[in-house]
Amino acid sequence: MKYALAALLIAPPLITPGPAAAETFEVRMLNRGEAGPMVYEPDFLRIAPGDSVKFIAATTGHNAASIEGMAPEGAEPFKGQINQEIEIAPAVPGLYGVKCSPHYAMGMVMLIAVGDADPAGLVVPETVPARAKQRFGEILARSSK
Ligand SMILES: [Cu+2]
Repeated sequence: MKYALAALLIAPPLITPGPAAAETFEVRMLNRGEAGPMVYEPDFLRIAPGDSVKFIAATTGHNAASIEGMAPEGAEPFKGQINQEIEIAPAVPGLYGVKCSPHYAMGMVMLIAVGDADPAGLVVPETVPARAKQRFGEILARSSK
């Protein structure tokens, strides 16, 4: 429901030609959130190509980094410093896994779907820690329509 509304908000007005203005989505890096300890909030985002995601250091000790094997072909890897606020603009449509480097094994991950990418098509590589795999499973269960 929430994502359908977001899609409406970012759709270009029918009377105005040209591309929609790019949106910036904020993700908070937290020691504890609704889903438990060491989380991104939200842990799932659907964005349009050209939109940005800004990771906010709401509590200390976290970062945001791309996960090897969990990004579309041609996507640029990224890695923020601990406690650093970083902004990414994933341009290639597809699914992007994001991890907190120090809390990866504790399952601090999130998923970004760019464009029409279907979360159900997510491939979680073998190298992803068990707790992180479990979190991706929880994210998929919530994000499926
Ligand atoms: Cu963390």
